[in-house]
Amino acid sequence: DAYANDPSRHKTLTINNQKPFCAEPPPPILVDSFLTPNELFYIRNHLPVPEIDLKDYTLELTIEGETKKVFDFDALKKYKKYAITAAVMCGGNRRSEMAKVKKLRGLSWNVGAVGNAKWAGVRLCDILRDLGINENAFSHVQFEGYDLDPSGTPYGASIPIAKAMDPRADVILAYEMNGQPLSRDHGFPLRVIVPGVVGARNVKWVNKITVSKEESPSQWQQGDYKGFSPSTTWDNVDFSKSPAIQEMPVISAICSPQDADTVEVKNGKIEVKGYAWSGGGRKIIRVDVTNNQGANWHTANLSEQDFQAKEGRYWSWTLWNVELPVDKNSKETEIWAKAVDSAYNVQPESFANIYNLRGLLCNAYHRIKIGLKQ
Ligand code: MTE
Ligand code: MO
Repeated sequence: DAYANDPSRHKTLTINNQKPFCAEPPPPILVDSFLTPNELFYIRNHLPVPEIDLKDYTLELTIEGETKKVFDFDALKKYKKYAITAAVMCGGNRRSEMAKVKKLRGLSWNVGAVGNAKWAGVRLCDILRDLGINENAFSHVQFEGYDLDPSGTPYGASIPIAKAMDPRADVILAYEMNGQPLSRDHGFPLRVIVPGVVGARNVKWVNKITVSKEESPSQWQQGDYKGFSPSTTWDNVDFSKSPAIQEMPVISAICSPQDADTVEVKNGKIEVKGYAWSGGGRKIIRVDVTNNQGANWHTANLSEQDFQAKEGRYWSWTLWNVELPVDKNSKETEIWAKAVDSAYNVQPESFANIYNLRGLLCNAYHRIKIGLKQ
């Protein structure tokens, strides 16, 4: 059993898959804190968790056709320590709702395949600059993990070189998560954090970085984590025709109450809480909530945001809450939420027209139905 050495996990997590291990926290707990506690942060592994001894750890840096340099952990830690607060979200977050439109392939994530943490490590741009890379001679920076599939091929992904080398993009090789060394599940001892970009590019247990003219050849870059038309089927899909997902679109979710809950009405109102986030460093500027199919939209209070973030570098999620007035006589209500980002991108209304066969980019309005106790 290749998974026999996997670490133990917090029992509060809802398990979506055992081997490889994939799990998410219950939604109400997710919005209890701005920084997601490490042991409750969702886990998305594609392969067995590698067991890495710090003293054996190496990071190989290759500039295709030119140089190769090997760092041990101490050599990396000599670079200036840099911290950012950023959400990481799986491209399949909220897939279970899209799956109601039509059959699709992928793990059935609820709204919890996202977490927000303070990551600390070294800036990728500092390391690349030291190597004297000519940004114009290359196009991509590829990452490989220590985790291997049965054929010995590692997990891999890549990002555009402009992103990797831009100090304002804040791409880091993180060794700390919320002030603690990374746990084994989250990439010990080192992982890539590409803020504002789909989780899949945030390579854990990073072992190799290659500056290249080409994207990562990995299955997860080439044959997965791409979007398609609702009409694309497994019979006619051509993965080479869609670009790999990088920056994520605007999204929000209601986390408390949850769908099918019964809620006590107090003074004619109920409290609704959730998160919102957008990719590319775009700030959440508004969250709108309705419980009468859009006849009235209530503007949520944005309770927690990274108030120190600079323009274009809002990597954290935003937590929000709103007091919704409900009809005196109703025994149930349907609630919808949608977020707006700083580019005035708004979530699409429904899943029907953004459906894709892999169940990615599931950012339609979040809709829940709850019972009311008056
Ligand atoms: N990196 C490696 N080496 N192996 C993986 O399976 N999964 C990716 C990414 N990095 C993965 C990886 C995916 S799809 C996601 S969503 C995030 O890690 C999940 O990060 P987390 O488990 O720390 O929440
Ligand atoms: Mo993911």
